[in-house]
Amino acid sequence: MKNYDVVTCGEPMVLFSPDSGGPLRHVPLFRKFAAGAELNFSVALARLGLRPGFITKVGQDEFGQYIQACMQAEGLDTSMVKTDAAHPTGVYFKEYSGLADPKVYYYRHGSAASNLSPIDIDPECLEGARLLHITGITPSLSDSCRQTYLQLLDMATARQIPVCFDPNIRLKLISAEDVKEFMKPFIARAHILILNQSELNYLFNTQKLTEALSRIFGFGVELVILKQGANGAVAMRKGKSEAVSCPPFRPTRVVDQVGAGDGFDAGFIYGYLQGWPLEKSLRLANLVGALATTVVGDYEGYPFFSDAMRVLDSY
Ligand code: KDG
Repeated sequence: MKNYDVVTCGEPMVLFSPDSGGPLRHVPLFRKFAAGAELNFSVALARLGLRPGFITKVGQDEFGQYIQACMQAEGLDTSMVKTDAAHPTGVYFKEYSGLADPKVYYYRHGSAASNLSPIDIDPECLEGARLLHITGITPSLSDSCRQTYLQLLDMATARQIPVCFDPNIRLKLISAEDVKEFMKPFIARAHILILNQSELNYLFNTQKLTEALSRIFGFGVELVILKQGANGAVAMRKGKSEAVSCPPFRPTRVVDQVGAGDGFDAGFIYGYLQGWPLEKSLRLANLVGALATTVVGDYEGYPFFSDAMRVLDSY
């Protein structure tokens, strides 16, 4: 039995972050990191002390080796990482211009992970699991990735394992016109929906969570969390009229936001699985997400459990 606390599935990528700002054509030096939304999420969860299971595929190449070494360095289990000799590991670049930073450039089309298919799922992967965490990025990569997710959802339903869904809308992967319909089957299978302000707008045509609640709960969602970045976060439970909100954690330095949302999800899920009150789970979510913004890589800033606990109640 695998006995993961949480199972997730997605594409890990090598991230190249420029050492200087401006258009990438002028950048001579890059630093290399591992990244990818579901990998970031897994790292954050592992640092808090849970055991995530990460289903993925990397190329049979140097970058695939690198991703696996990074996973091992973070204490992640790599037994569900498949290698693919025919397709490469995906890569992405950040670019800092001083405007809406950073811009991202993907080199992931036809990557090993975008060729994930239902046969890549270990049939045992959900045995003993307490939650399945999925994001809208993976099904947007290819039809076989979408089928992989649908299969995982069927497996979770059969085992009565709750599902957390973060739409993680990436307009470089899916058009604004298609996104609403595309995400519906995943929202409809989720117990927990975690989304940000712009996703609320794309999916429910409103800036206000209260105006979307009846539609969200109508899908069968039981708990919805709105990430509000510098304004903190709000949670609403089906059947309760009061929202629970939590102020943001303000780190002493901010480099970029990428990775914050994945850390938030992990912090919230940690508290949720511990049975914490919503406000405390949101506090941890805000803290983990905020600390991601203090570093250049996506996940290096996530706190370890003892550091998180030291500041959790005092911010
Ligand atoms: O949430 C962080 C991700 O956006 C980043 O790691 C790259 O996975 C990525 C994506 O698809 O944007």
